[in-house]
Amino acid sequence: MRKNYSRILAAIILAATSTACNTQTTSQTGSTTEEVSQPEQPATQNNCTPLETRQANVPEQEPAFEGQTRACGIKSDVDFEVTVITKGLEKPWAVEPLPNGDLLVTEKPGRMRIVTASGETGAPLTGVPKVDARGQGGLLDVALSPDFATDRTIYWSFSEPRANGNATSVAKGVLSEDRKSLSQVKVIFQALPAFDGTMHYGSRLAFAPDGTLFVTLGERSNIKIRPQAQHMDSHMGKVLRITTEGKPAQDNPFVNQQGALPEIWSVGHRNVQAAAVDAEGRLWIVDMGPQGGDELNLVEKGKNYGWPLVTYGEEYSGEPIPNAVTKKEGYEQPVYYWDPVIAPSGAQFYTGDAFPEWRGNLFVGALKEQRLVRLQLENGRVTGEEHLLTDRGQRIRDVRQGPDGALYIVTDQTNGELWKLAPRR
Ligand SMILES: [Ca+2]
Repeated sequence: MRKNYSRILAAIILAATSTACNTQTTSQTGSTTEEVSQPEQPATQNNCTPLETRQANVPEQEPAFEGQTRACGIKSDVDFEVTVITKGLEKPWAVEPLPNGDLLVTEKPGRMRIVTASGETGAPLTGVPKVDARGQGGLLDVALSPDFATDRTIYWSFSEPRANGNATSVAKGVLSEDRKSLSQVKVIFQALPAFDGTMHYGSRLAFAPDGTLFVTLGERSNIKIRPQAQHMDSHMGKVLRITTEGKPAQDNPFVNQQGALPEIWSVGHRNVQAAAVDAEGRLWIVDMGPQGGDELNLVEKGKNYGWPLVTYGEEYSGEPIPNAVTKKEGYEQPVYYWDPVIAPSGAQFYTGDAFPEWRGNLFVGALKEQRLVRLQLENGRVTGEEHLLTDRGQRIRDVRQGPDGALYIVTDQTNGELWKLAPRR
């Protein structure tokens, strides 16, 4: 009864707002201020139009609480423009703004470059170890040392060729004064076990306020290794927390547990390619889920996020995930999930001055859906969702905030682009 009522109401609201929605799609890169702005909707499912109106992949799965999926569609009242800083990057995977406004970019085949704020693309930095760039592998995320201004140290993750396959590793090095090379390069952490595959490496790097480094991983996808996302003697399908020397952080949750790897911070992830620390210092991740099961999680120490035992969605073949349920005691529910999926990669909590209206919002890149997702969060729940840059038709791989408060974005294309999203001049 309530469901039918809300569906009818949603249809009425959808009809009433469809003109404004169409206008938005054609003016993503232009001013949105001349449009009649829609007031942001309150935080319930029953009195708003969800942004997502397509058929769910698994419609019989019910969310655990109201607002866990299909949040209210919201619309920014900000005047922004997108500048293409450079093109011709090969499958860029990460963008990291430098303190002076230039951008450090990784390219999946194994290159790291600096692109100046004005769009001059530097030669690849020397000193980057070999990567296994087959499939989803390659040079992945990059993060600046919290003390970069003084130590010029850079951390990065990559799929490392190993004796029996490959696995995600983390390295660090010091950027030379002339910005042409990395020195003192050292692989500080090697995830185990190696696996002979080309999928689900994760990975994002995010520094916690205490200076420890979160490393998000995947479970390598293959059904043979996938169960290791729940095994404590494997790094696969985990979020890790390590020191800048690659050692387990001393107060990690499982350091005293027999048989558990001491780097583990949280358990039960599928392929985490989006991670961001919020203003309170908490880690959030967006996990690339199965079909109908991309999920946003607030990651807490020692908790189990379910994969592949407790999850929304289904296999990409359309088959059910073997023996999986959507809810179970002892396993964390996602804060939010997408069905159909967006294929999330890259995340940033917005804290800048350029767009005061967006402060506290979480931006997420979407590969499959080729857009930038904006989530409005209140009290740990998603209360609104907007999709930006939908007209550009490019897979968004990473989004980061620069020191100027602009958002910097790289696109996962063979001829990949670096964009700056800033207030209209
Ligand atoms: Ca989960």
